[in-house]
Amino acid sequence: MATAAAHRTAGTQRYDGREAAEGEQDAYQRAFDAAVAADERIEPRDWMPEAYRATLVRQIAQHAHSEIIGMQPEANWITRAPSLRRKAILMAKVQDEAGHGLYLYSAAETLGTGREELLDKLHTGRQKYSSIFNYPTLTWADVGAIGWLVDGAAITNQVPLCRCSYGPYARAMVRVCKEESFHQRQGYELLLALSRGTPEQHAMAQDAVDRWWWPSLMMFGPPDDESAHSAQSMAWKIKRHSNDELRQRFVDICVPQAESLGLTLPDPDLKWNEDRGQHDFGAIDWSEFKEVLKGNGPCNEQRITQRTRAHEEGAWVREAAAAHAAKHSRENPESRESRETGAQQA
Ligand code: BYC
Repeated sequence: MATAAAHRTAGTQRYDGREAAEGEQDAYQRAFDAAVAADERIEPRDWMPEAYRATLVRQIAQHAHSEIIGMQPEANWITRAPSLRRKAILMAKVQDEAGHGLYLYSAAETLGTGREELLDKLHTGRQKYSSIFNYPTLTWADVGAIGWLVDGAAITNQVPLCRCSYGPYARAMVRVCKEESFHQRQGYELLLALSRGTPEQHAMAQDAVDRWWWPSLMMFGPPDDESAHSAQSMAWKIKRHSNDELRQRFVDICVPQAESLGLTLPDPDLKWNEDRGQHDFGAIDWSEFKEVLKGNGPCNEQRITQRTRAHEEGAWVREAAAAHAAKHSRENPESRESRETGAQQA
């Protein structure tokens, strides 16, 4: 039986600079398959098929980009939060999203792809970010709807990713999910306050839920029969459930929560199906999803323009950090920073 140790040895040999000789490749592949089948984690120095690596870079990069682009719609309301308490909570949440982006870019770096390259692909439209962040935040209630629905959908999608076969991604997800739970609760609590407030506040909460419901369902990706990557990603245990399975789980979670909030979900076809033990729900407008992915959503252009500008305006911070690390490395040749700078220069 190919054990994790054998698998790791195979990986170490490869990364010691020796490409797999003919014949060895099969042994590496068998050891990798056995490790995945045994629910063992694949670690950065392990041998892995190039397609597995590319799929992880694609998904993790898209996920990281979503976290940092996702800061924009909510940051739009920081200066207009209705109280100091709400402002402090929202600032903490937006900072958490930046932190999630950092863990995820670091996870992608363990696969040999640098952050600069990934950001360049985001800025030039060669990598995606979640469709959900191309919608505008029109009122304060949108902050609540994002927390309840968008972070709720994210948790439903990401809890199974804590068991992803790739170690660094799975471990990053554990902390991300804990923070997302807090985000979801704050959104729910914000909407509850509005729902129980004046008639105008209640109407504002309902309007936000009406606008965010369908885009939240689209976050889970295309239907299973149109999902290009699901079958392979599930075989590799990167994804543990299909897009439709997770979407259904999310709908079933939201229905009773909407009732407790005193709000309705904007779907006349939504009803409990006794036979399936799940809710039936109406058809999703996939043409809207495709348009948003093509760059034609209400805010696509604004999001990328703002992100690119923030990146350019932050150039001096990156230069200052590099200069500081270089100076440190000259002064303390044995320090950790020095070793890292040396490694980067090598
Ligand atoms: N939006 O074969 P499929 C957050 C693309 S942020 C855009 O099913 P896969 C938060 C897909 O990439 C949470 N594109 O793909 C932050 C593929 O195109 P490419 C973000 C989408 O990868 C701040 C094509 O469609 N979460 O929580 O098997 C504030 C075919 O799809 C979308 C993650 O990123 C979409 N919605 O499954 C608040 C989770 N859906 O790449 C909250 C990690 C699909 O071939 N990602 N596409 O050009 C995943 O779990 C999976 O990548 C997906 C898609 C389920 C999203």
